[in-house]
Amino acid sequence: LTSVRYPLLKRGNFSFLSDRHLGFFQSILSAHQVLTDELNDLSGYNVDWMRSVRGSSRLVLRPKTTEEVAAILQYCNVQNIAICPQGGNTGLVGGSVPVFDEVVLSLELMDEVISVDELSGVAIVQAGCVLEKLETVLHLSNLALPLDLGAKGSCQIGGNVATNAGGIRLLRYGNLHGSVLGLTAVLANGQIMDCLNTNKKDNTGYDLKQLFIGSEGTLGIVTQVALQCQPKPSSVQVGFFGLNSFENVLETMRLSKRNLGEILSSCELIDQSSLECVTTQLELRSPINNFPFYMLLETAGSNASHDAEKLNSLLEILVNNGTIVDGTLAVDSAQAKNLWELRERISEALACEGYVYKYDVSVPIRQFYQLVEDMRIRLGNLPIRCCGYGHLGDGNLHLNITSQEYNPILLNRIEPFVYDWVCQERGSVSAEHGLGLKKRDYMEYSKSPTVIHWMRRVKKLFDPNNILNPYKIFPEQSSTD
Ligand code: FAD
Ligand code: 2HG
Ligand code: ZN
Repeated sequence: LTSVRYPLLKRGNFSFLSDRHLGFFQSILSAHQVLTDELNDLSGYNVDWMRSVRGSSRLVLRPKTTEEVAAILQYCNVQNIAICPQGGNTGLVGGSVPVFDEVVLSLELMDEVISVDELSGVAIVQAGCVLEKLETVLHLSNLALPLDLGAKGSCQIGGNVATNAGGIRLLRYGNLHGSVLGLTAVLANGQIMDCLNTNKKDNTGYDLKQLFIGSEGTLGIVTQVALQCQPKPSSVQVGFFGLNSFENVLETMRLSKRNLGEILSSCELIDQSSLECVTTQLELRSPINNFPFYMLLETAGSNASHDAEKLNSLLEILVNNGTIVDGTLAVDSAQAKNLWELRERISEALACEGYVYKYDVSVPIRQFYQLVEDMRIRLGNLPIRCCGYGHLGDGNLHLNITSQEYNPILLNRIEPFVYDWVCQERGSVSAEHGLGLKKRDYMEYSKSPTVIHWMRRVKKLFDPNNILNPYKIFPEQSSTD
């Protein structure tokens, strides 16, 4: 068997699902936890958010407890059944859907918030809890999440941990390697790895939980997470600004970091083409128009007048010296939400144009926009658009190129040029979305052969039969590897 979409990929030597296997799963789970109706139940689990990767799984298992996950994995390991772990299925690299007939293990029924401690700020959550639900619960205790992203209405905390999701607040709170204090993971052989630490500090040997953060379902199934949350800010300001050059963008970022200091919570870039796409495709209104660059700045603090004073004095400098030409400050949370939509809904808007060639790269900040410009020159009028936006404050560019439909000529103009470009700058070919299936062949552009060798050894150690998310992350191994 080969995959229809990926003709060069060969199905691994895994067992085909039999009635005996199904009988086992039905004996340990209730009826609504075992989905087999291909037409009515399975299609959503087999296709990714971008609708660019499609698997043909015949079975979705929906455990409710860590012990159920353990029983499933133990059986699959012995029976040599491949598994595709799935959270909210919002991943952008094809990691969350099966490639062939892997059994989908969905965490969606494990959605409980187990405890929230307002004093320490630690929340313990089942992995399948949707991020937005967790946010709502945290707000009741005056706490806030250390991460936020456009997919929060669907993505799950376990999926966020498995991808080490970044998002729009990483600048302020860092990534999940810092915010996840502990987790429980079920290993491929069914063993339960209890690393559910809730202490801020714990240097008792190797910090094994870190391996699961960003492992994209290849080392274990994350079932519970202990998350360090933050005090909910009582004062939030959102500003949206137009700028005439990328030099001015960099100067605005530099001074924002310096002058806003600890209250700066987001520093995002949107270029003209991205804004045009989101406003036309989704009929959103931008308060300012016709600038080559836009920046969205957010502050979050605990003292409204202090925060306003800081932002106003920054803006006075930037406007007086001509760095910022025009802009607006949200007067209430509804306006702030509208401004955020102009940034957070760009992916959705791009998808409306047809086929999207998506690149998520880390590059040195001075070169941040150069890749978009070089790519535009290279592609001429082949694509509908070539745009750049993203987490400027973290040096993470989202380069997106669209065409009406998949065009191999266009793809060959983009790749491997884009990866060579990033590699030359010693950037990362996947800053926050991971490698999954779609980016797995480009790992070597950001990691040395020695590093890849040791990653493979870690994978082999944790999952010797390769049942957990096979075909993902690692490039196909050649006989000389
Ligand atoms: P899925 O998509 O279901 O899975 C992602 C990967 O994790 C897969 O490899 C899967 O096998 C594995 N996995 C899922 N759950 C588990 C588990 N419990 N245990 C082990 N493995 C598991 N990403 C960012 O980093 N920053 C952003 O700002 C951002 N914005 C986005 C905006 C939109 C509109 C969309 C659609 C996506 C965005 N993403 C972003 C990508 C995506 O949302 C994140 O990667 C998210 O963290 C995935 O969570 P999920 O629950 O949907 O996981
Ligand atoms: C974002 O920051 C997401 O909006 C998605 O990471 C980026 O679709 C993209 O390119
Ligand atoms: Zn992003």
